[in-house]
Amino acid sequence: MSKLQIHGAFNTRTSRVIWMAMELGLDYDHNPIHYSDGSTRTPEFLAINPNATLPAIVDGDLCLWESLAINLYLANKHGGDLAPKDTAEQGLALQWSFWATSEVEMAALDALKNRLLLPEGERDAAVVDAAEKKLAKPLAVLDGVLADRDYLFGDRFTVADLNVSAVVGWAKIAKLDLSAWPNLTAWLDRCLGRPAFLKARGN
Ligand SMILES: N[C@@H](CCC(=O)N[C@@H](CS)C(=O)NCC(=O)O)C(=O)O
Repeated sequence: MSKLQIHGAFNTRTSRVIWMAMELGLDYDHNPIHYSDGSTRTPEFLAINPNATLPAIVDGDLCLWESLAINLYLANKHGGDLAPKDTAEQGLALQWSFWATSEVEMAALDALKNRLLLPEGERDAAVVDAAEKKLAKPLAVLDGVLADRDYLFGDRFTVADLNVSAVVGWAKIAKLDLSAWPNLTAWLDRCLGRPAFLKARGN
């Protein structure tokens, strides 16, 4: 069987998938393309991901896109501590992953773009303020859940933590003030300090 292929440069949402592959100790081929130079609009790549977005994986006959879905698939396929261990945990892993994309990701991305990614002259502080206001509710929810546990399912790091911390981590990179949520910040440090993440990031 051919090796798992991961498409996408690390400085895209592909970082989440590479982090997962490192956690699982997978052997894979990395195609570090970026959307900014047209690489995602070639017929070859569109056959893998018709959305022309990164990341995407090819695993045998399966082409898969959507970063958090890819991570759920890889965790389920390869098992171990990161994978949901029963249907209740499956439900929770899906819940937290959908929650991260629907409640957190867009506001965190607005903050990230307007603090860091856009050229300085195009950044809008009002967008960052609005993003901060929008994030207050979901971040308080996450902080509350983490009040009595180290990880989302209790005492072990799982795909749910990986997926949610990869998204919430954008708020940290954007240097939003997270001090109102100490359980969340301690958990984020635990997740983003994992050897697999540091290895994926290259340090
Ligand atoms: N919801 C998708 C979003 C994928 C996405 O938008 N990726 C960005 C890179 S981080 C992209 O490829 N954008 C293409 C473009 O802007 O042309 C996922 O999580 O995989």
